[in-house]
Order: sequence, then C-alpha cells, then structure tokens
Amino acid sequence: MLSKQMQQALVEQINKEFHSAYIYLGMEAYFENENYKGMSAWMNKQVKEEISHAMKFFRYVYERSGEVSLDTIEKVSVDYKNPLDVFKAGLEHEKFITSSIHGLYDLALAEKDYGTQELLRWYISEQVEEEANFEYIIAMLEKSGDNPGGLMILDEKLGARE
Ligand code: OFO
Repeated sequence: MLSKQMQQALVEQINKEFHSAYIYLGMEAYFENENYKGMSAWMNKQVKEEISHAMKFFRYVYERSGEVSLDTIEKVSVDYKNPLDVFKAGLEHEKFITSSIHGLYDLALAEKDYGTQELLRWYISEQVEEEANFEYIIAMLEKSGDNPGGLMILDEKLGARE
C-alpha cells in the first residue's frame, strides 16, 4: 500500500507525463505546419512514449492498491521560431521532468518505499536517455545552422526513429 503522500506525488507525476505528451503534440503540430515531416514523425514517437510513461505510473498506483485522480492538462504552444527552438524547449522540459522524478525518488527513500524506488530507477535511466536524445539533436541542429540541405538531411534522419 502506498502512503497518501506518495500516492498524491505519483498522481501529480501522471499529470506531468500527460502534459509532456501534450507539449510534444504541440511540437508535432508545429513541424506539420512547417512541413518537417521527419521531425513530426520523431515527435509523434515522443508523444507515444510519454503516454506510456504516464500509463506505467497509472498501473503502478493500482498495483499498490492506490487510486488515481485525473487533473486538467495545461494548455501548450504550437508556435516556435525554428526546429532548434523546439528541441531546446524539449530539453528544458526533460530537465524539469528529471528533477521531478528525482524528487519522487527522494520521497521513496525517505519513506523506505522499496517498491517505488525500484519503479523509479527505470524512470531515472529513461531520463538520462531522453536528455541525451535532445542534446544530440540540438548539437546536430547547431552544426547545420540555417543550411537548408543540412536541415533536410536531419529531417530525414529523425523520421527514421524506431
Ligand atoms: Fe520525456 O520522459 Fe516522460 O516525461
């Protein structure tokens, strides 16, 4: 059984994960509007990953005999300056999520909630990967600058995301 405090913190994290999905859906819309089909497909995979992150927490709360409540999902933007602006915003958001996951882990340590610690270790590793993905794409975008050929190659490469 989860403590009331842990259940509330996990429920808030479910909202943050759905908000993440929504933020990336806004980015997908921007790429569609600008005809970056590969980057749009990359973001679509990101949207689905975030929904799976939310659902993993959702299932876990019920596995521990808790209950979920579902709050409003905050409005997001579909307006960005360029692809670099999008991925920089994505990286900042991932850093925010990383600190949120670390906060949950601190709580699980304080409560000696070993089951939740085990669950959160998966998310901690996932966040390392997520931040690295965004950092790599930002580095590629910075190298290509405003070169249309470079952007097109990167768009195609990102469209091949598994
Ligand atoms: Fe992007 O990792 Fe979940 O939020």
